[in-house]
Formats: sequence, structure tokens, C-alpha cells
Amino acid sequence: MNGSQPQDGGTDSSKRKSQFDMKIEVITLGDTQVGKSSILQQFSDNTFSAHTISTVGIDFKIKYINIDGKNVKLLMWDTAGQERFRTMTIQYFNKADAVIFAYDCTNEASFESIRHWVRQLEAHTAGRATQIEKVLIGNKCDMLQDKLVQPEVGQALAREFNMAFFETSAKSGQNIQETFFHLAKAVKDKRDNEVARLSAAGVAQTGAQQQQNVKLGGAGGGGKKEKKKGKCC
Ligand SMILES: Nc1nc2c(ncn2[C@@H]2O[C@H](COP(=O)(O)OP(=O)(O)O)[C@@H](O)[C@H]2O)c(=O)[nH]1
Ligand SMILES: [Mg+2]
Repeated sequence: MNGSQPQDGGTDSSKRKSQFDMKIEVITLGDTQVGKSSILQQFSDNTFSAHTISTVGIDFKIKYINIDGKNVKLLMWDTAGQERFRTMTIQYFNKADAVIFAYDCTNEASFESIRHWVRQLEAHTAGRATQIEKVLIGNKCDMLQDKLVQPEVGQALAREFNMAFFETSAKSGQNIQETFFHLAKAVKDKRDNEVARLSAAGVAQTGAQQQQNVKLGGAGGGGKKEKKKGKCC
């Protein structure tokens, strides 16, 4: 098992919140009822509720995970799928370092909507959508009898958009950890590569300055301000 795999839930509880090395913001996008909130709940609390309350506007969860020895703060934005919250949710698109596009594999319409959600991201991230790490998940894969979207079909769509693909179950926990760790590792590797590139170019900066400048989720390549560490969000 390497340092980027889920380990014992992945949380490094021995470290104080203020000691995180890197912050990564993830946003979930997809139709209502596909299980976006349940995925976040399973990942952050290891619990599942058969009856959830619809997300109003936007919500968030925080989890600290260990990636290659780094304490990573994952800030996970949970959006509502309904159109009436669109104005609110699109404001969070530009915060995202990574996006989870979610459909319900027992609901074909939710799969068809993925193209819509991809377009929404592109339309509201001012050309930086390609810098955002993305993953496509087909959730509710525990419902074998009701499955209407086969994993090969999901995989093909993910390939078309150059995304990773997982079939997940917020109920059983299948591939939930893997999804988040995959995204976090991809974002971290991208930032590390950029730091190495800047170093090679002889840009004299402290490690912290470099991390700040290569936070690829930042507006226009480094313009985004990191809020005070240790404070919520
Ligand atoms: N069987 C099963 N049900 C799920 C799964 N994920 C979510 N659900 C159920 O689907 C419904 C909608 O879930 P929710 O997380 O609120 O969806 P959201 O609107 O996308 O946030 C709830 O009744 C959940 O219990 C899953 O992986 N398997
Ligand atoms: Mg929800």
C-alpha cells in the first residue's frame, strides 16, 4: 500500500487542524437524488442514511487525509442539483481544485445529465476547467437488480472527458475512499510538479509561497487568496 491509498479511514487525527500542509477543494455535481450528500457523508463519517434531507443551496464537509506523508485538508462542497439553486452553486465552481460528477446507475436520466453538468463547469470557470481534476462516478452500484447504466457506458463517457471513473456505493462504501484519494493525489501531484517546474526555472520562493502560487484552483493561475489556515474553509 503506498502513501496515497486509503489508510485506516485516511484521517490523520494526530495532527492538529492548523497543521495541514495543503488544502484541496472538491465540489460534487450531478442531478438531485443521485447520492451526492450520501457520498460525502460516507467518506467523512463512515455512515449512510436511507432517508436524507435534500441539500438546500450548498453545504460542505471537511476531512483531513494523509497523502504521501502530507496532511491534506479536503474541503468538500455539496451542491443541490436543482435548477433553482444554480445561481448559488455556480459561484463555487471557481473554488474547485477537483470535481466529482455523479450519476445514479439506476437512473438513466441522471447519466444523460452529466454532459449538462460538464458544460456548466466549463461555462462558469472562465477557461480553467481543463486544470480541474475530474472524476465520474456511477453511484448506487449496490442496487444490482435495478442497474440501468452499465459500468462500460460510464467508463466510455469518462474517457471522452478525460476523467477517471468509479462505480460507487454510498451505502456499502464501495470505491468511496478510492474516489477521494484518487482526486486528492492527482491535485497534489499536479501542484508538486508545478513547484518542481518553478524551482527548475530558478524562481526563488519559499515552499509555502510556491504552494500558494501553484494552487491550480486559484483564479487565473495564482491570483486566489488562501484564507487563514486552521479556520473553517
Ligand atoms: N442504495 C443506495 N441508496 C443510496 C446511495 N446513495 C444515496 N442513496 C439514497 O438516495 C437518496 C438520495 O441521496 P442524497 O445523498 O440525498 O442525494 P443528493 O440529492 O444527490 O444529495 C437517499 O434516499 C439515499 O439514502 C447508494 O449508494 N445506494
Ligand atoms: Mg444532497
